Amino acid sequence: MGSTIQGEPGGAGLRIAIVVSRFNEAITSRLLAGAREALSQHDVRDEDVDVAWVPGAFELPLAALMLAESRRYDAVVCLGAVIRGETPHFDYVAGEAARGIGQVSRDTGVPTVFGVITPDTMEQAEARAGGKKGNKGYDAAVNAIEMANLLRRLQAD
Ligand code: INI
Repeated sequence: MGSTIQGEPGGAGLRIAIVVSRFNEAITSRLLAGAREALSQHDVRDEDVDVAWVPGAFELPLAALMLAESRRYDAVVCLGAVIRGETPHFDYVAGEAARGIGQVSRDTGVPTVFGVITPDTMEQAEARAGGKKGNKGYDAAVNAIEMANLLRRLQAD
């Protein structure tokens, strides 16, 4: 039988960058708090977590690219909130953020995760930022740890 390869959930020794969008800050600050909580619970040290703020979700990929290219981090977590009902150019902003973040990940080889919520309403956004639907910032940080550890394993083999 072949081997099963997966990233372990422990974050000890990992260096993580978080890029967070100021647009809809009431929501994104909660996503950031969730991401920090997840990193701390998984043994990533506070001093190994750097946070960069950008104006909006559209700007996440460029800042993420700079951070990933610096080679100082094992993973980059991108956090934002694009609310459909509040923007006529939802598809452009959300689409470009998603496409750009995926591109950073693949172009640099540094796991760059998509912690951008794209709900229809502010109420749905609140539910995903520490409400009934959990905290998507927390989930994104856990995913970043798993991917960082998976890549370490894949590169070691
Ligand atoms: N940016 C967001 O992060 N969320 C939004 O909901 C949003 N809306 O509604 O437009 C938004 N727009 C700003 C955009 O991300 C850029 O900052 C701006 O277009 C300048 O490039």
